[in-house]
Amino acid sequence: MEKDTIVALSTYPLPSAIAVIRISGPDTFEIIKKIFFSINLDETDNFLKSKRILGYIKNNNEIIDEVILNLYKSPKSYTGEDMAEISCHGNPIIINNILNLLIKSGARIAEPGEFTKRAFLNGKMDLSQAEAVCEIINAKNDIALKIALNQLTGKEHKFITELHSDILNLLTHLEAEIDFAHEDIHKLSSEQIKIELKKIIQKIDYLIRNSESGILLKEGIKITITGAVNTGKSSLLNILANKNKAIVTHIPGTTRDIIEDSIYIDGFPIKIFDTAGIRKTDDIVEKEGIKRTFDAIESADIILFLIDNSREINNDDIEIYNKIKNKQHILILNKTDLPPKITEKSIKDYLGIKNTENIIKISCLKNIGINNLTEAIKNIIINKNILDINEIIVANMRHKKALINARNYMNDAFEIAKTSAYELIAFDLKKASDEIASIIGKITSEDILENIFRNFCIGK
Ligand SMILES: Nc1nc2c(ncn2[C@@H]2O[C@H](COP(=O)(O)OP(=O)(O)OP(=O)(O)O)[C@@H](O)[C@H]2O)c(=O)[nH]1
Ligand SMILES: [Mg+2]
Repeated sequence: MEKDTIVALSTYPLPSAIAVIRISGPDTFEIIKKIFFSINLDETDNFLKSKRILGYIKNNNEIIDEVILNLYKSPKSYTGEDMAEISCHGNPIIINNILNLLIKSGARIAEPGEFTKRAFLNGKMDLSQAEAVCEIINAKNDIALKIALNQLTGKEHKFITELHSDILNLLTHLEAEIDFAHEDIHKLSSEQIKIELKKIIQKIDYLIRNSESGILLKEGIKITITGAVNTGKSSLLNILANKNKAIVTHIPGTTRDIIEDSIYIDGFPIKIFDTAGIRKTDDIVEKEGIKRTFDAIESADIILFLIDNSREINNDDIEIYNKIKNKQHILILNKTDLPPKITEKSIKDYLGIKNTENIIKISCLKNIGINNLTEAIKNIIINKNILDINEIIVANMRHKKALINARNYMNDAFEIAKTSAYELIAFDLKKASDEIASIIGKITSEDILENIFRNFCIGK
C-alpha cells in the first residue's frame, strides 16, 4: 500500500453542474474529518459510518460549498485504499478551493493515472484492465470504445489468464520432472508435450490474428484512392470526407501530394488518402507525387481504384490495375453521368476481369452511387478483415508485441520438443509465460513455484 494520500479532480475543469474530486490513501478519512461537516449529524466523527452524506466543505468556519460525500472503506474501493469522492458544484473556483484545502490538510495532487495504478498494485484489476480504463476514457469512436469495454470487463483478461495457466501447467510438469526426477511423477511423453504446445500456440495465434484487426480498428483502416489522372479521385475524397479537402480541377495532374483525412464509415474509423494520378511524366514534382502514390497503395488496407467511365480504358488504367489487383480493392467507374465509353466487354478484355458484378458505378458530380460504395467498403471491413466485434479483440500494441514474442518462444519450444531436452523446453516456456504474464501484469517465477507446490504437494 502507498503511504501518500492523493487527490485529483476526476471530472473536466470547466463550469458544469457537478464536479467530482477523488481522494485515496491511508489518511483519507483523517483529512476529510478536518474539512467536511455533516448537515444532519452533530457528531462529526459519526459521518464516517455512513457511505453517502450531505454536508459542507469548510475552511475554518467559512463554507466553501455544499457537497455530497461518498466514502469507500479499504479494500472495497476503486483503488483498494480508503477513498472518498466529493461531488461539489462544478465551478472551477470552488473546485480549486476544495483541492487547495485538501492539499493543505495533507493530501498531494495525484499523478496522471495514479488512482488506476494503485488499483492495479492493490490487485483490484490486472494490467490490461488498467490500460483499458485509459482507453475507455480516450476512445475516439464507438468501436474503440467497445473494444476497450470488452478489455475492461474481462473477455481478454479471462482468455489470457487461461492461456497463462495452460503454459504454467505444462511448465509445472516439465519443471517437476527436471527437479524431482526421482519422485514418482507422471511423465509426459514427447508426443504429449508437442500436443500441449500446439494447443497453446493455436490460442496465441488466435489472439495475434485478432490483434491485427483490433489495432486496425483502433487506429483507422487505411483506404487509398488511386487511378489515372483526372478520374475524379479528389472529388471522391471530398464527398467521403464531406468537405472541400482536396483541390479539384479539370487539369490532369492536379493532386501532387498525398491528402489525408479521417472519416467514419458506418462507425468504422477510416484514414482515407487521395493520391496523385498515375501516368508517365517528366515533371519532377509529379514524379515524386506518383512515387508517394505507390507508397500509399503499398500501405493501404483497402484500395479504391477509379476509372473514368466517360473515356476508354487506357494504358495507365491497365498498368495501375495490374499493380493493385492482388490487393484488397474496389473497382469504381466514375463520371457515370456522362455518356459511357466503357463497356463490360472492354473491362473483360483490357483488365481481364471475368466477374463485373462487384464494380461500383458512381458519379461524384451528381453524388450518385456513393451509398453503394460505402456499403461495399463496409462489407470488406466486416467480411474480409477477419473482424468480429464479438470475438476477443486485442487492440493494444504492447499486448500484440508480447503475444508475438511469446509465439516465437513457443515455436522454439516446439522445435526443441522434437528432442527431449526438458530443460530447454522449460526455458522457452518460461519466457513465453513471462511474455503472456506481462500482458496482465503478473509476476511469474513465484507463480510457477506455487503451482508446483499446489499440484504435487512436494515438501509436505
Ligand atoms: N461529369 C463528371 N465530372 C466529374 C466527376 N467527378 C469528377 N469530375 C470532374 O473531373 C475533373 C477531375 O476531377 P478530380 O477530382 O480533380 O480528379 P483527380 O482524379 O483527383 O485528378 P488528378 O488529381 O489530376 O489526378 C474535374 O473537372 C471534376 O469536376 C463526375 O462524376 N462527373
Ligand atoms: Mg486529384
